[in-house]
Amino acid sequence: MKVISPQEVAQHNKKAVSARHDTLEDLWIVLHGKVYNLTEFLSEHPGGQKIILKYAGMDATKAFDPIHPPDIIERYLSPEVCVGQIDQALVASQPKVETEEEKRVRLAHEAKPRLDEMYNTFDFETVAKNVLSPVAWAYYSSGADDEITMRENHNAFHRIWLKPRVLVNVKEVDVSTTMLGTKVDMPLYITATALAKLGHPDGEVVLTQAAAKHNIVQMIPTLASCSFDDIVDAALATQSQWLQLYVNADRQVSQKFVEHAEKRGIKGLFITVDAPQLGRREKDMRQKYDQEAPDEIERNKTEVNRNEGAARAISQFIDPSLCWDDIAWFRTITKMPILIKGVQTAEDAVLAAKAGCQGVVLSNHGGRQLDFAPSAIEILAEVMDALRAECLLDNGFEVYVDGGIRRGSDIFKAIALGATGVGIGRPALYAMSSYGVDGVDHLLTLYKNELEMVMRLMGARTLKDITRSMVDIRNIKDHFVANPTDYLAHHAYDQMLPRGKLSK
Ligand code: PPY
Repeated sequence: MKVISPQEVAQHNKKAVSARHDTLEDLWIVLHGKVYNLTEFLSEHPGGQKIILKYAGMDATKAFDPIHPPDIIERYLSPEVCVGQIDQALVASQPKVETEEEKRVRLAHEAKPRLDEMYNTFDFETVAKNVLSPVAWAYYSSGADDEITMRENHNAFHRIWLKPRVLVNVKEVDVSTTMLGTKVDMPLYITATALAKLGHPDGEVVLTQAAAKHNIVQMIPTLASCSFDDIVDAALATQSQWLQLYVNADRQVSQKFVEHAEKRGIKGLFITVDAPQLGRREKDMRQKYDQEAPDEIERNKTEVNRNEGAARAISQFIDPSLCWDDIAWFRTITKMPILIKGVQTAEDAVLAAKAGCQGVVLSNHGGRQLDFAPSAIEILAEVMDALRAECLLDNGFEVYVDGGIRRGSDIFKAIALGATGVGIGRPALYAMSSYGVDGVDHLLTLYKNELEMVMRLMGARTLKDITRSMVDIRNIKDHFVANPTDYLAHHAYDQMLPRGKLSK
């Protein structure tokens, strides 16, 4: 293979105007040591031209890796597009320049506490905020509108108080349970969140490996940074995974995905229904998303909108026509249990059960979709009552909750109110981004230890001993809204100042 110097690659970055049409005639980039002529491919790139143009004449490996599956080059490019390999000796001899941002991240990693000094799930959020890129932090942390629901998700747990029982022999406590037929070590699963490679170069596979260590389920997201097969391949043979599905406007794309997932042994299909339109996440919108798009977006061949944050860039294929008829259709194409993710009322939970689903996830999408949607924990009791009243729990219908679970006591409260288990999203992303597999492993240990402690102090030996009579939910409907700081409206009047001074 021809050896090419970085200087020569750098020359192939020009926008040449051909005689017949205005086009880019001369564009090379380097990926994993190989030099590619992407002049022709540019207009076909599913993720748009802008991102390739940004790396014209340069090494794009760092930007490419977080989002693309490793085999994508072979799948998309014909072999003659590779024009040679980069002269590694020359590259090595050039002094490495650390950008300001790289330096900031390096220092943030160096300043991290030791893992054994991380005492709770909030600690991971603090560290993640420092180590993540501004784009990643904005995407992961943002909620819809005024982020009232996002805060409410955890705050709602504060309105549930406990009624501890004493003098129960709690020498041994057992937090294991069964979810959709899978035996798991605790009633917690890692829920689906998009774009894990924004936070860690290995992406969702980090979460797979940590889930394996604790024998819990991982829900694989449609909008994963790693390819679906890479995530499934990373799992142990004994490990259970579920699939979260964003239904594509082109139902055949979804059908192929579902059939493939079933073949690969996925144990549950969770259809997300709380996103017929993308919520307004202004923190995220202020960022420009310059990474590649996940596989699902590539399959769609729509132009990626990069001017308004990560969520906008990856949500172009949302189908607002999704409705109950589609759920009936999904039941005809798969034998996997189907669960509806994003149910927010008792009425819809009842409809899901009547539609033949095996369960629901009460979820408001981490407070990222409809602001002022209720928290899952607030509606859990009424959902269970409604299902029980219509005898819809008798066939093993399972109810999960996600959103705001930050303490072992939160898990206890959800179990007491009837949940089979709880999903965690952001905490896993934050632990992954700051400490990789070991971080997520430690996070899961914290959840488990806290749950065991709460069970001992509550006089419950097993999850079956946790009953609704152990929680006081009289105040659950009191919505004390924890307002985030509002920089303008909190000041009603300008201060009166001595004559001649300007007000601040
Ligand atoms: C998220 O950012 O929360 C996502 O899951 C991505 C998304 C959001 C809304 C519609 C489609 C995808």
